[in-house]
Amino acid sequence: MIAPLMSTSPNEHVLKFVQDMIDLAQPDKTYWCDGSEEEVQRLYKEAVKTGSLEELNQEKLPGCYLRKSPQNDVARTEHLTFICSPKKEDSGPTNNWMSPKEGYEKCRKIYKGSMKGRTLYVIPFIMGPIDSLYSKIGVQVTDSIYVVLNMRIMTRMGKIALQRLGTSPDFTRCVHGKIDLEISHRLICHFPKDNFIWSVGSGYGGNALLGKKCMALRIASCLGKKENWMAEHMLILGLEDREGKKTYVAAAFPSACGKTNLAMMKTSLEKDGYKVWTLGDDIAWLHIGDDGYLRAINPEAGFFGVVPGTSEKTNPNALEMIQKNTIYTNVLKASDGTVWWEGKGEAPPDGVNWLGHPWTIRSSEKAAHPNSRFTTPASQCPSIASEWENPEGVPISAIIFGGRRAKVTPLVYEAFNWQHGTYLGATIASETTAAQTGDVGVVRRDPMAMLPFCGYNIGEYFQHWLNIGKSLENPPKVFYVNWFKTNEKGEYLWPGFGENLRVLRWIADRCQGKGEVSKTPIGYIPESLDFSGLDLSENQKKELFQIDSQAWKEEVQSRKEFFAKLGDCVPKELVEENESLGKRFS
Ligand code: OXD
Ligand code: MN
Repeated sequence: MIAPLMSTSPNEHVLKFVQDMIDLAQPDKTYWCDGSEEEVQRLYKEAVKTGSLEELNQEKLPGCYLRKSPQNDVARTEHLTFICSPKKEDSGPTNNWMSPKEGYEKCRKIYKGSMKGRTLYVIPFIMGPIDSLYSKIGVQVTDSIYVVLNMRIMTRMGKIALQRLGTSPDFTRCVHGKIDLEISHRLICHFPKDNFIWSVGSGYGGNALLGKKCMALRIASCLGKKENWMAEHMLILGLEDREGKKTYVAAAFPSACGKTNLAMMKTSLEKDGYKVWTLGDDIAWLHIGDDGYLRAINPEAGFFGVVPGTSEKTNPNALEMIQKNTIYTNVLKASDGTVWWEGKGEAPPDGVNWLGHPWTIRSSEKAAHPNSRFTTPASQCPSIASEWENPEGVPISAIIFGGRRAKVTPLVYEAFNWQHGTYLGATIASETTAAQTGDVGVVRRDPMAMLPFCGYNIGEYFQHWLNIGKSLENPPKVFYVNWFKTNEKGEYLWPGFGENLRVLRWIADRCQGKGEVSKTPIGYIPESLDFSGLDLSENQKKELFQIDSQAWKEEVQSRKEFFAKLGDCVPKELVEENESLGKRFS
């Protein structure tokens, strides 16, 4: 039985916000989350009793549960995601826009009376380490116990957040309601001016765990612009070398390019004294430190990762960390109460698939949804860095951008400087894979991998990048990688996964003023890379770094068209970078 704890918050602003939502949604009960261990266990029991979650085999997977979502609620819905800035131009050419008046009205209408017979949960939470000045507070209300239990993993939540907030009105107001989980009642609205998020009609993580994409990227990008810092869709890792020195790297790739795998990379090259330490796999908040470095914190406390393809080969650390205290969403439940997914690297067991249908190897349906997820505490990651909760963040020496390109882009190259690096980020391109709907191999531009997450005008966002670079005494070097180059037969030229450490090592060397380079029209490429022990022909090695002038001329034209499509908002420095690149090929 869940008891109401109405007097938990002494903060009048929080109380007013919550009371307004209670008046509107009219829940039967209100429950304030305290974040305690006792509470979690109680809520899991409640979730199992009411059918929101299924218990998994507690001997083999202690503390693990399964959620099955409705078929129409398994991914982010970008066409229903809006930036409700007062002026349309403030949301820019890459966002859907609605006026704040219309946004509030629509959400109110859908929310009104939607929690009759339900409980409204109040989740105060911190994004970022508890004692970091860079952290931000949010308060989310929701009628989903699944959301509560996920937020418990993904954020620092409960009493601790209210203590940290004190009497301040400075918190992100996050309103969520699953309503009936129907698309016709789905809207994800952001009100940057009011520091307010309102999401209705979806229980999917990216739409419903409002601390993540909604607050830590869309709203935070707006706060960062105002307060002179950056909220980025980046992993954070530390590469430790033989002398024990760590080089910190932040990296942005569009989806399906292996961000989580890179962040947790385990590699046979560890025997040479190198090791990758994980600090974050999805979001980085980057501030200008007193030391003139860009300092990164991970605002999240857990990982919400894609399950299919996670195996002993691709990501052994992830596989290990999801053996306990993990919520699985939309995977296969085997008859012994364990879980399975495509690409697990084990023979498929019989069981019940994500759709709730009996499943065997002969079934035509998928066992797990391609976007099935794990939610797991970051502290359980075997490669988690001891300093991952450092309140000051870690100093970033390198920023890596990347995408999936069969041709054109070499394995790795280095930007000439920060402005050139910003241009590389602004023109990130990735080819669609079979995992996405639509045509395979279509090039999509995704600036800084922030296309669906930048909460304001993308041109101003590019300008903000240029400005931040000018304020940094020790700006990170910027690199671009492509693990996905293929030969004429369409086979990958590079083995990827753990071998990517070879590229990271070169990047770390460059940051320490080492590593020989050749200057090319697109940037610096390695004079040599450690290929020892790899089964690569001389031709393959050459192809990995080949720069095809004709293909690059076409690339320059495609980037020109992309900037033109974005319009006048693109800073002239970036347009000029593209023109200069074109000239270097003429
Ligand atoms: C994610 C995403 O879920 O980028 O991290 O979509
Ligand atoms: Mn992401």
